[in-house]
Amino acid sequence: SGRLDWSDPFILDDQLTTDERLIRDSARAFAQDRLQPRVIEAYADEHTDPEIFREMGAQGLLGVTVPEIYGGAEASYVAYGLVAREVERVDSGYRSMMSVQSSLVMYPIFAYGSEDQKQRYLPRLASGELIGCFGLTEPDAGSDPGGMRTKAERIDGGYRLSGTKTWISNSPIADIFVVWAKSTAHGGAIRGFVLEKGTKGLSAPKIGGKLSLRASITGMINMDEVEVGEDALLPNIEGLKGPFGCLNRARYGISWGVLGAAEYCFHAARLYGLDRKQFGRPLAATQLYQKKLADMMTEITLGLQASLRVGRLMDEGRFAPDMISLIKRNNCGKALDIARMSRDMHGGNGISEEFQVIRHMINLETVNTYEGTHDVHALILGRAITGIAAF
Ligand code: TGC
Ligand code: FAD
Repeated sequence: SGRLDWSDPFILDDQLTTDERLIRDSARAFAQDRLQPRVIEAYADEHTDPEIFREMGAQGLLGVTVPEIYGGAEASYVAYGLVAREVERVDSGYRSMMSVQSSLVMYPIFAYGSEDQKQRYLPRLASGELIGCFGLTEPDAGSDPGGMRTKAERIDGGYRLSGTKTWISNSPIADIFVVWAKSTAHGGAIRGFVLEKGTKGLSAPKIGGKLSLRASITGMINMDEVEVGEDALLPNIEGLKGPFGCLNRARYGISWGVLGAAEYCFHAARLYGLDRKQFGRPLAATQLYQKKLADMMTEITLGLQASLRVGRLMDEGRFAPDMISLIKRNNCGKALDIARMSRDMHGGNGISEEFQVIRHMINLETVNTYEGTHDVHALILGRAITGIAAF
């Protein structure tokens, strides 16, 4: 028997391998030393420093699960989740930059690409020399990506792509664009293409005026008759399961990431309550304050244990995508509740950038929406329970 450690109640640490602990510690040091000092200003100025990709790459945080021969760390999905948690402890936007590069750009090139595409892109994506983005969502196709309008047509020696993607993380600073289109050359099936910056007809304007996720740049992808060679097609996947296979990995990472943000908010509320006195005693000495802290600790602990379990199943090749919907939805919703609660527990200081909890809270609104909204994941689970699609 022992004592409960409030910061790690179920001793998650014991359930990790030595390698996973090393990667976690290295990600934590990087996030605290390199990201934390610049995030308040970056968020206020809506500034994304592309250099962060190079720094993450040098630290081995891009493509954590990708084999070493392609520049990755060849580590477990649990290790990838731990990295997401450490980066998002600082800011959801920085985690977003990392997850798009790793799960939505490197993963599809690794899993669906030709050997030539893997060698051409993966090592430079892993080092952060190249920045990638993933274009699935369109102005009229968000929760229902099957309704996309972007088209690829056969031309001599390749394809011509036309259409618009919107709300695309990293796109204005991206070198590589993984985009999904209905290909008339393949009977209208959804196919993936890797486009390169500078190709005629391709542009990626920034979406301004974002009041959430301000440290991560977001934009559109406009494709005005973009002509590419046969070698731009991802040859080994067809249909919506292509983008969904990537989303499974990114959503899983998010399930860990949001708990990093939640842990930040929980720890901040605890410290604040111990320090701040009202009515002649610390706020933390009141029953209401303690109840809120207990709720935070409980949800974070259960959520981490759930993500760990799904990560292990992924590493064993035994996961079902619906498991990921369960943890993405639950952990995002719980993290958002925790951030809101922490904001409230900080009183007036809670709205100041200095205390950082309102930034996490506002970021988590985005995270609750992207990669499948909270309600869409409920419907995916509802379908699994009843066998009836209610979308
Ligand atoms: P449905 O009929 O269910 O499936 C079509 C085909 O896809 C297969 N499939 C999956 N395969 C692997 N993993 C999954 N999770 C899969 N889900 C479905 C399915 O087996 C089927 O294959 P086949 O061979 O039979 O054709 O498709 P539907 O059109 O009814 O889909 C409904 C729904 C709601 C599940 C889906 O459209 C959905 O998940 N919508 C949410 C959209 C979304 O998540 N968009 C994310 C955009 S990317 C993003 O937000 C990045 S932000 C990242 C950051 O900055 O961090
Ligand atoms: P909609 O689908 O229009 O949904 C609006 C509301 O309706 C939601 O509450 C939703 O839950 C609800 N709803 C929808 N359908 C149903 C239904 N059948 N039943 C009940 N309720 C329903 N996309 C990319 O492809 N790549 C990216 O890198 C990327 N990055 C993003 C970054 C940011 C900052 C943001 C905000 C978004 C990003 N997205 C990206 C897009 C994101 O995935 C979509 O916003 C998300 O999938 C929701 O789509 P939508 O915005 O069109 O909302």
